[in-house]
Order: sequence, then structure tokens, then C-alpha cells
Amino acid sequence: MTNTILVLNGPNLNLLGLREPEIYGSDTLDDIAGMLEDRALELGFTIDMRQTNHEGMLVDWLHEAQADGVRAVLLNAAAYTHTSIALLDAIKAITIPVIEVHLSDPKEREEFRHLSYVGMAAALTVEGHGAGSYRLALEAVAAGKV
Ligand code: CA2
Repeated sequence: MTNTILVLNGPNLNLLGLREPEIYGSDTLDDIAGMLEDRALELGFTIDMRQTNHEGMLVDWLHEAQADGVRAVLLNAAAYTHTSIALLDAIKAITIPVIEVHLSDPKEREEFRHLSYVGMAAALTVEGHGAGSYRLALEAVAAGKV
């Protein structure tokens, strides 16, 4: 087991901070990575932050997380949260804890965002705190909550 926390981000999150700031805030993904790295340093962890627009890439990275012995995965699967049985199966197939993370609160938004396949297998869900959702998820790992 390593002290690495893998942070996986799904489709369109590469546009964060550039579009729809009223929903997702004005931080870019690089800003969030920097904030998380600073906090992780204080807590004795290392952050490995990634983003992809491809569902299968997220599945591959979850499998690799198991093989690499990462401490936990923070997963913002974006729209795949609400559609991907492949991600649900991948999370169930690995033993390391996966925390579901969202900037917004999908339960407060359109009906089609209320269903979360990721949430069916995640150890914990942190949502609705903007970039702070990622920090709170990291702190939950550090506090041994997962
Ligand atoms: O609130 C979240 O973190 C979401 O995972 C964001 C997803 C959405 O599909 C989920 O329901 C909730 C959307 C990410 C799209 O990111 C954008 C960023 C900037 C501009 C447009 C989209």
C-alpha cells in the first residue's frame, strides 16, 4: 500500500473554469490539482491527478490503481456517473476504496442526474462543495473514514 491518492476526472472536466462557472466555479482542474497537492503534502499523501474524456480509460485506471496499491481513488466520473455500469463493475472489482466526488450536487439538479451508478459502489460520496468536495474527500481518507 502506497501513500498515493489517485484522482480521476471524467468527460468535459478539462473545460472546468472556462465554461459554466455559475455551476462548477471558476477553478480550473489544474487549480484543483495544485490545491489538493498542497493539502496532501500537509497530510502525508501524494496526489496523482488525471482527466480523460473516455469511459474505458477510467476503467483501465481503476484496474491499475489496484495493481499499483494506491491508498484510495477520488473519482469524479462526470456524466458517466449517471450512465456507466462499466464503472460500477470496475469499482466493485477492486478492493481499494473509491470516493465519489462532484463539484455540484447532482441531486439538486435535473432528474437524470439523480441516478448514480458510481455511488452504488463508492465507499463515500462528497458533492456540492465545488472544488472543496475534492479536499473534503482527501481529508476523509486522511481521517481513516474509508
Ligand atoms: O458536479 C460535478 O462534478 C459533475 O460530476 C459534473 C458533470 C456532470 O455531468 C455531473 O452530473 C456532475 C459535468 C462535468 C462537465 O464539466 C464542464 C466543465 C466546464 C464546462 C462545461 C462542463
